[in-house]
Amino acid sequence: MKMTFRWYGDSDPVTLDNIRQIPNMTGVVSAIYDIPVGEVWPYEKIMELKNKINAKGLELSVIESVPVHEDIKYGGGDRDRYIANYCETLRNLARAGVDCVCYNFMPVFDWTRSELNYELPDGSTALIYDRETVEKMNPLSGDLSLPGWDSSYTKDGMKELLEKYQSVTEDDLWDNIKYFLDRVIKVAEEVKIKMAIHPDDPPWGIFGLPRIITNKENIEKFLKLYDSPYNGLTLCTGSLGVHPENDLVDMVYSFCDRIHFAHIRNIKITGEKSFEEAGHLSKAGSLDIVKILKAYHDKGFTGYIRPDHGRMIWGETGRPGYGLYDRALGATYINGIWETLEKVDK
Ligand code: DNO
Repeated sequence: MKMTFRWYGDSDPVTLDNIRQIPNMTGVVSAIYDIPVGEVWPYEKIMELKNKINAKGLELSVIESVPVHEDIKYGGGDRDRYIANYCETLRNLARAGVDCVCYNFMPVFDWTRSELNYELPDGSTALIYDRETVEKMNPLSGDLSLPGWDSSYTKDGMKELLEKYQSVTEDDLWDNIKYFLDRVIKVAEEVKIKMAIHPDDPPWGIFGLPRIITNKENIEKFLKLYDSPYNGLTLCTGSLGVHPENDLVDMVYSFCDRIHFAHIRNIKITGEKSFEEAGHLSKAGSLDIVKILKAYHDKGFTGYIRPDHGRMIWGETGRPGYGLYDRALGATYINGIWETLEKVDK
């Protein structure tokens, strides 16, 4: 496995100098954040990002994410133009040496939580998801700001977008994702970029919008829609793991050949469709991180891996889920388990 860490670019309070000092850190996961969703990423801008990272002795390992325009997801009239742009971005990324791209296919909202600074008994804070609170939230109220939401939408823009999804069913979403894969994976194969879809977080529909990358059966269906090693997965333990029926160990054994990017984090299920984000340690949450990593090790996983969200600890403030300290502890924990597996579990 190749250990990486997510970096949000120059505006991130966590610096590349911080990241390079984390033991065993070889790569950075990043993106270009100032290009509107759907437009082509110019080669020069990608190279600028890459050079900045290389100058600190790190690799630009994975792009997380090249976002998919909503027109593609709901099947709007402009989707062919946005798909062509997406392919052009992939070509530019490949020319810059990038070989793995993460993306998602969640309508309108990316990851969603009910609270960003929930205080845990030890005084640290974490992101949580409480079903009742989310069910009462109104995405049109205009005063919500959650980490995964594209804040560039005005209230009216959001209303218009949600209206476009009114009649979009799960089946439509399957058709639209197939339409996307049929055109994009062909190019990914040609330029040798491994595409890695991120599962839906949480893995159930929210605000009446369908979600499909939610469980083993659907992931199997997804992989068969375009059966190519370039049509792969970002297996995110924290996203899928909040549903008690999702068995992450089994998924790693079943899908490892198609997992290009592993997100490792723990969550604690606190009720039906409710959870808290936890420290990475197995004992801190509901997932057995050792068993999950053992499955990757047994399968000879050589892809990219990163610690995922952390709590805010030691008084740190910053981007929810993406502070330095708890994620660095997560990386160290993963490194420790992996070294043990390498040396003892032969
Ligand atoms: C949240 C992230 C997601 C992820 C996208 C991938 O912390 O895991 O926002 O980057 O869903 O496209």
